[in-house]
Amino acid sequence: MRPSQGSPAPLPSASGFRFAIIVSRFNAQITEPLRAAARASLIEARVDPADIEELSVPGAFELPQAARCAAETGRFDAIITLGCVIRGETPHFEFVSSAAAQGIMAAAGDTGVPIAFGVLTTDTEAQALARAGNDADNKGCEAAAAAIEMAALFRTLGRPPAKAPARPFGFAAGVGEP
Ligand code: INI
Repeated sequence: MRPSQGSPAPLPSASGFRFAIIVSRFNAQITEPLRAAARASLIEARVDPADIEELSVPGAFELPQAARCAAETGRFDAIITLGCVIRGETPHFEFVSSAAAQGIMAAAGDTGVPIAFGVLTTDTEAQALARAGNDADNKGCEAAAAAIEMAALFRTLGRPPAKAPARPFGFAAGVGEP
């Protein structure tokens, strides 16, 4: 058993903040529970479900590109990236995992939008599953908590609120319009 990280601090209210959750489909048996936990943490922190946009990408390598694009829309106070890279499965573990970490950090620095790093990098699938379970050790909870804290911090420091999209997300623009 790995050491406990201690009791998680209660989540502050994040009502009024807008978040994107970007999830990699590679190792979906891990990333889907990460996504569900991140979403549940946001809702628990009183984020309106309408203020959460979920996006998916093929693999962890694509997370930085999508996060940068999402950040540049100005629609999000913070972004949560979720993925899973397992060493045993790929000889290019180092390339994928370091590209994800460095790319996400660069996207956050360049855009000024907080981007939480919820990418598991483990030796085995069992280690990944242990970090994607139905408890507070789920890395999706941790990433959501970091995103909330950073969004609140940036607001305190004067970052203006994210802009809501002109139309509800998912609206099929142009369909049925004159
Ligand atoms: N992507 C992952 O998210 N996790 C992995 O473990 C992984 N492995 O094993 O290769 C992985 N590869 C795909 C990569 O992220 C890109 O999607 C792909 O290279 C196309 O750009």
